[in-house]
Amino acid sequence: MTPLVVATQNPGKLAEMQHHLSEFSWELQFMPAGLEIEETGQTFAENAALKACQVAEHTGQWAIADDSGLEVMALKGAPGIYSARYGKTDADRIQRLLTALGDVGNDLRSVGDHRSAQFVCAIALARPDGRLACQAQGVCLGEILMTPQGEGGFGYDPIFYVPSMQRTFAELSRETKQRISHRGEAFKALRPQLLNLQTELGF
Ligand code: ITT
Repeated sequence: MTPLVVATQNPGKLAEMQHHLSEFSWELQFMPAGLEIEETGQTFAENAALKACQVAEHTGQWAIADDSGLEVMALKGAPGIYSARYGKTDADRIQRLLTALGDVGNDLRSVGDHRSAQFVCAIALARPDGRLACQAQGVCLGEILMTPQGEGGFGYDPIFYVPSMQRTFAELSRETKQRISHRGEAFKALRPQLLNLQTELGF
């Protein structure tokens, strides 16, 4: 089996990526401890590629990375690519976002478009020499609640409400979130390229 280093320090993300990669014959490996990659890109796709390529170059193995975040329309797309740097802990980040939004949409029975948001996820896979092999992106549309709801998931999940499910990401089962999320959509888009790579590598 060909080793594949999963280039993330975020345990919530790591668990979801492991699930999405479970059908493939890669031998998943964790990223070396202490390896810090500066996210200097201007887009999710640039940052995902940067993380995958640098980890591949550093380890000499295939590497896969995810760059993701939450874009809130009333905040002109913030926190966006800065979602992880928006606060020190998940609770801090959620509180800062709720404070920034204030009572936008509070005067309406349904929060509707005023608090509309989308999660975005870019995935990139790099070859052992550090060259980008393939990439894909996925989005999931939702709304930001006034207060957190639900215990599951990670990050901004308790305030991200999906109207079609009538639940927040934190209230969905793990399987459902994985199916409909931005990360699920990105892996769906990447799947044909991963299958081609398996053929190229002969497994
Ligand atoms: P790595 O760079 O090590 O992968 P990170 O947490 O720093 O981990 P990002 O730079 O991609 O990752 O930042 C993603 C941010 O968006 C982070 O604050 C996450 O909690 C949040 N996020 C991403 N996907 C999410 C999801 O499915 N549910 C909730 N929050 C999510």
